[in-house]
Amino acid sequence: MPRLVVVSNRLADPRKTAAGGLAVALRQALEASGGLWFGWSGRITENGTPGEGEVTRQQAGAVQLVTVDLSREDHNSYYERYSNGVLWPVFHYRLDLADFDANGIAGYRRVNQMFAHKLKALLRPDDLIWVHDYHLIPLAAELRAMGCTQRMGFFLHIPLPPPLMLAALPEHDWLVRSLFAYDLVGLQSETDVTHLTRYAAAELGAEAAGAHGWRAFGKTLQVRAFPIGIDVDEFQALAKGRDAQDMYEQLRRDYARRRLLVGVERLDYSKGLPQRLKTFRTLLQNYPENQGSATLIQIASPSRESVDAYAALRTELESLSGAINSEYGELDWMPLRYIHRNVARKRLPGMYRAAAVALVTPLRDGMNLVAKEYVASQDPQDPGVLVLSRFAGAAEQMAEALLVNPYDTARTAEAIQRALQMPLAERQQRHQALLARIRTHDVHWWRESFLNALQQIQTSEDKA
Ligand code: ADQ
Repeated sequence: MPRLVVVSNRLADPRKTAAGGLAVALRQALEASGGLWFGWSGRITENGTPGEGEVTRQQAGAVQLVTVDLSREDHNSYYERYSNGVLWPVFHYRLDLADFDANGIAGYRRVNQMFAHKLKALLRPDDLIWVHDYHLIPLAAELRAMGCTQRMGFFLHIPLPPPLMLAALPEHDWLVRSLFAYDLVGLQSETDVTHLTRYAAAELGAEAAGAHGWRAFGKTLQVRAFPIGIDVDEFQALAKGRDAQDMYEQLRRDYARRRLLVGVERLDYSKGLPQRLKTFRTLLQNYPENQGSATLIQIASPSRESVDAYAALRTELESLSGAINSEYGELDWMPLRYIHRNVARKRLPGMYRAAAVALVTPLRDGMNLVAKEYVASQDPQDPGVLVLSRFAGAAEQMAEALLVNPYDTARTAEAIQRALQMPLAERQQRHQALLARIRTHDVHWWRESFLNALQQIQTSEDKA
């Protein structure tokens, strides 16, 4: 296998359990190939020059970690104003929240150029390069402009919006054109593939070229869905650990006479948190037998706190949760425990397992791994029920969950009531089907199918 070079905005030490997600996913392939992981160090230099940053090299076992610092100006424009202030909302269908006047595009381009420049110096001719996420869309185009001919793949972790919505981006043409510098673009769902290919056909005049292939301005690109999964075995092993067990036992003790519901995410407007709290209130209103019993633990970890939309969301959630608790709370029962903090990854499976119902109800989500983690943590003899938004990428694969429209609070409350009352045999059946699917399509399957597809592509002379 050629050496794997992974590029992502942030890195994690693949040897640490706390790293989770992408680090766990890529560990094996990086280690087996003596790979290189490249990205931002997380450090900001206050008086640094834009477009310049110090490089740090570190060895983590067989894997080389190479990071670059960002100047304050680059961090502000590349990361905050363009990636998080424009791309994130537009790709999550929130044109209303995108700040198109913030002028971050020059910094976005500059940092991608700098990354390409620093990375090029480290590359070998037969490296396999795998770039991740919306911060780095034009990276391959910058590398190609510098003469790099290696195979390059890109995976987008967030959704890709319908063509007209994508076209609201002032730079849409340049941005999507730059995707054609990759050999393979992987997306989370078939819906996303349809959106990108319809855009490419309508706006760039791209034509279909064989299975998954699209050709425009002399370049061929493969576009395919690779729904990301979790490491089911690793997560189940975590569930057997002391921390998860303690968490489970404590919650079972504390809520012995109640029904526990759980929600876990970063505090983000894409996750549908206000709608979820309102739905929970509707559940208590419309199905009063849940009063004094149903308790929602909602974990929302701090995220991007400097952005206005996030601060407003935080205030809204605090006020909603206060209102629900004061309206329905009793001396010995509070319906809602809203916690604005992180939970240690080691304890999460215990919390999932103690919950009769998980509420995973984003307004839009690339995939949503919490849905899969919840299923992996359940006791197959007495599993809980997953209530899942049809707008999460995961819904394409998880039809046995109770699929809901999170904007429709009354019907979602009805689905939660159904989940709370679901007979054991039905819960077992649904769980078994879901578990089988997330096991087959786990994170190793995801990584291998993406890398195999990338390796099988004929290196295209037309890229450089
Ligand atoms: P995220 O938007 O971060 O990821 P998600 O897929 O749910 O969303 O992954 C979050 C991970 O962080 C999960 O492993 C979860 O357990 C953990 N996590 C979240 N909140 C936590 C909390 N409060 N405390 C502790 N752990 C927490 C992006 C896209 C998703 C896509 C992933 C992977 O937005 O749609 O599924 O990348 O591609």
